[in-house]
Amino acid sequence: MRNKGIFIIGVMSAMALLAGCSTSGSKEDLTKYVDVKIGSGGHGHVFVGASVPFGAVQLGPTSIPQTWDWCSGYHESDSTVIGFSHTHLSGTGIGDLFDITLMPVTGEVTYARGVEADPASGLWSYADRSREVAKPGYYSVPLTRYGITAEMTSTCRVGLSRYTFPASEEAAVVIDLENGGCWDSAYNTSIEAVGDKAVQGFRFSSGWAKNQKIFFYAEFSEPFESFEVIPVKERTFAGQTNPINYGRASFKTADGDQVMVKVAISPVSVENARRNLEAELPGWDFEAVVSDAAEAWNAELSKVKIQTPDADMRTVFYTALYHTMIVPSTFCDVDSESIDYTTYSLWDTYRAEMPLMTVLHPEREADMVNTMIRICDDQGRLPVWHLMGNETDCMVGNPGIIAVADAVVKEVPGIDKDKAWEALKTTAMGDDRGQDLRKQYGYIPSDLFNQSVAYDMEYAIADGAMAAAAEFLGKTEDAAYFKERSHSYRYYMDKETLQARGRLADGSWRTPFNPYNSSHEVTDYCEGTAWQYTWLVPQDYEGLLEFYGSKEFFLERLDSLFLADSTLEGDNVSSDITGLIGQYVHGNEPSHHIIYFYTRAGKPGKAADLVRQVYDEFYQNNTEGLAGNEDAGQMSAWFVLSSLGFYEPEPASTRFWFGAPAFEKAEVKVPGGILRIEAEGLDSTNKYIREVTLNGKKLDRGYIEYSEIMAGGDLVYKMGPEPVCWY
Ligand SMILES: [Ca+2]
Ligand SMILES: [Ca+2]
Repeated sequence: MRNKGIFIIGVMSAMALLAGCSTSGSKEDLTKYVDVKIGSGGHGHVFVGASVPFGAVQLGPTSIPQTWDWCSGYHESDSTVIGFSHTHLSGTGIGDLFDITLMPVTGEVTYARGVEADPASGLWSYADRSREVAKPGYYSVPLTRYGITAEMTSTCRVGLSRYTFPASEEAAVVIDLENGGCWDSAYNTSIEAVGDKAVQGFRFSSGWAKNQKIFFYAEFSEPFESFEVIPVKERTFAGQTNPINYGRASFKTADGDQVMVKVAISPVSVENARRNLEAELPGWDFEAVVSDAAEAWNAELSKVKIQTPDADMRTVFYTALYHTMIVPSTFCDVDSESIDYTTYSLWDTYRAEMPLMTVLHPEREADMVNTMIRICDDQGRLPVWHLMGNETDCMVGNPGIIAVADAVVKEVPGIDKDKAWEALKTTAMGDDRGQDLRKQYGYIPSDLFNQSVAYDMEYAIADGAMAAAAEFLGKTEDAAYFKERSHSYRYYMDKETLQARGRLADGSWRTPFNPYNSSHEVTDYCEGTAWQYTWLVPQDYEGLLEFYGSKEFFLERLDSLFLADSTLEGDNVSSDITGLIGQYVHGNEPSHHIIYFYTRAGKPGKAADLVRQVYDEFYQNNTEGLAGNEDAGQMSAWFVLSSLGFYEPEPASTRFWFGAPAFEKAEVKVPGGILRIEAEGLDSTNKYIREVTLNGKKLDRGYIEYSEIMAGGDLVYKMGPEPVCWY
């Protein structure tokens, strides 16, 4: 457990370990502050293995159990390894991928995933976790069954592995094209040798991504003695029956002999995979690739340099920053016409991960948004949860709208505003996923549609984002139309229970009603209860004030959310509801903006207390340090932004509201230079902001503008012991 409190400034403070606050030219290794295993226990579901920022390859171990807590292929509690796969999800609540899985072995093996109770049932081995090394861009672990040490590193599109074998006449590298992630199954595979040092092929699978295609080209450092294709079964898909294969490249090894293999992947073709390999990794210098990967991480991590005496907090911060850069992942070849990304967990990431991109990676944000617009060209609407060329339609609402509109109002360079607006409007005017009912009734009737309140309220947030984008683009009529539509949530706001409550087509309320009830995927809500959904209105603060009748009563009810009993009732309570303070649920996304309502309502001290409570309880320096799924960067992005002292709670807004700066100093690299943040006097007593200055001038508001952040300069929080409102 992390020491309570971020302000324990003991004897260490004199020698306060600076993680930067750089002087020019300092080349500090920030990767040493990243513990990639934070969130690999509990329900964090983070990826553990080697990758580069936003890379196409996430190369790491995959275990036998592939139930919910193994969505990333890895769980702290389990050391079985079926092989090292070249793609993994990070932090998601559903599993897929684990494509192109390599396993170094000795002797004859059974070509199957196998079960832990019977080692002969598969080729899996235990990993010796006591000797595991896991850091940004590098992973290594000994496999106890074979006496082989597996090491791996990566470029963007090529995974490089190095296996150290014992003496064996029957050493081999098995390429497993059968096993994929969790509920995925391969429906067509191909593998063939090219000469005596290379193999190529593909793996097509159906799972969360209904039709996922991945091609590969692999080269070994040594010629293999023989190469064998092992068909294990056939699968029928779309009327065609195809083979499911393993490949085995065999070697004779003396003790300590090393075999390296590089595997390039492509979403397009074997030929493109080969070109990716030639372009990114022509040589065999393993150490150089490890050091390049670390350097790539350092380049991104050094965009934020913090100064804090709290070593745990520093590790939590840089690990969070690292976790915001696993996905969205690259989804194009080196010579592709456009830079495309995938793994868009947008219901999660529109809230903080995508806004963080607009601050730290505006150039990537443009490519990410342009990819989303291309997806809209392709499927007729912006992505909801896009995975490897497939729309999974996972989760509720139209979250792609919010991310695109956010980039529009912030004028992120490199985005065609007309094209963006066209995609936004087409998506917002769609009839799919309950939008037809919403048009007909003004809200989604709860007797006609599952998770009605959740769908509608998320659509209303997207409408708020539409109104903001329309207004920014001077489209007055559209702005008025979407603003009106963004009020649809008001149909659910029940004066009697003071909660967002399901409403039927005839206008009557959902009865019986229990705001503590959760039944996963079968109530009016999605992964939550009425308590959280009542506050899922980041787009209409004024409307909430109107509903409660006064700011005092609004605040009283907001307090009640954090004071309510944390009980959850129901037969099948959603496991996503974790990290509770009262009925505030930090472990899941619908709550993420709520604390910042206090700042909005002139109570920044309350926001500060709660934000600090969240830091202490739900971001800890241990494997179970995250409260719920990491969710493709969202949980981490909340921390990264909040710890700098501000957060963007409103959809498609340029306002970042103040909360609780976690560090004495921070420097953020922005296009305009450096934003130097100082929390003057911050300690365990002086934990409240009493005044904010920007470039020496007092700010008489509770937020900083996006343009002010991006211009760089000096942002000073003057801290004090009393909660006050300075605006
Ligand atoms: Ca798949
Ligand atoms: Ca979640």
